[in-house]
Amino acid sequence: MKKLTDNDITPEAIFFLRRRTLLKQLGISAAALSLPATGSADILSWLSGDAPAKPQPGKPITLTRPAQYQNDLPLTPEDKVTGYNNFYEFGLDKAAPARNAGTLKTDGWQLQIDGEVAKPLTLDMDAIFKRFAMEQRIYRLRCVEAWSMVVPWVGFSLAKLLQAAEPTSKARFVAFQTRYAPDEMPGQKDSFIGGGLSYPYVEGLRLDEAMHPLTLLATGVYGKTLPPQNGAPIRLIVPWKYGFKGIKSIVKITLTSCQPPTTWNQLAPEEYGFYANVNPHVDHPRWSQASERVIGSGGILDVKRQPTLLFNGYGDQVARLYRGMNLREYF
Ligand SMILES: Nc1nc2c(c(=O)[nH]1)N[C@H]1C(S)=C(S)[C@@H](COP(=O)(O)O)O[C@H]1N2
Ligand SMILES: [Mo]
Repeated sequence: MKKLTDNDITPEAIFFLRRRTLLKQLGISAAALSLPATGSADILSWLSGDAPAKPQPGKPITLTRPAQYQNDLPLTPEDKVTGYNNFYEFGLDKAAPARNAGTLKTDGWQLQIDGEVAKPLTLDMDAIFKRFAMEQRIYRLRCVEAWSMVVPWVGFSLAKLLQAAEPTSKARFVAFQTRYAPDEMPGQKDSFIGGGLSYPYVEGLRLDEAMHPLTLLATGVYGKTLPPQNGAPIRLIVPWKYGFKGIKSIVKITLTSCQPPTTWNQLAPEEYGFYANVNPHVDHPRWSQASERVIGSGGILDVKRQPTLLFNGYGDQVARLYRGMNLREYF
């Protein structure tokens, strides 16, 4: 029998695609799958038998500012941050992105900022590194699948980029789009690989959330440029929201007057809201969000759990954005 490793945990979307077949193969009832994310998903992934990842490293980044938002949280080991990923364009298992994302072409990358702005911009990565001071930010990352990490990102506040484009008075939301290149991203071509999501992956924030100083455009991790599996060359990080809001490999940012569609919400609106604020009191319909599995250095038996914090522990900084809102309704 194959030994279980940490990389064997399967993602969420496997339920939507493989549920029926695997249930048959397993000869078990649907009720048996109504376990927290790490029980059932582990078993399914184990059956799928994927090889462990070979993480692809980045290049060193010079920090042009002193480190900010540092804290004393123990960092998740680098090989886990770059080897245990969700990037469905490259497959569903946690090791697939590190193994497969090398086909993503990041040379000559252009990031476009358009929509409700006075000054639309198109920037290449050189321009981004020249224009914006890079700083390290150590943030908690809480995936909606109930696992978590602590990651030292490198990047800059999204607010600085948006200010440069000068949002008009009509701008109320910000829409983000991942690169669409089916020849580089097999999951965009084949819905079995891509988890049945519609591509390109899109995400969105309210303008005030996007302008919040904690909201980061990350260009690096662990002091180096982002490896492809982490969303090279530039991706979003919103530390008080579930990880799926942190859209990877962004090519376009559009300011809009209406709330934009978002990928996971389109797949299952009753399970993944637009806001997706980390909230231990609002469970996912199929599992509890009260606690989370901490990704550590060990394998599957390294099962430290900890309570999940409201707004992932950033409530003192972000709760004001949601004053007067019913967080069960706007989940
Ligand atoms: N384009 C794209 N962005 C994505 C995803 C994805 O599948 N495609 N997965 C999301 C999810 S569910 C999580 S938890 C984080 C994981 O980021 P990491 O692999 O760098 O830890 O990326 C998010 N961004
Ligand atoms: Mo996630």
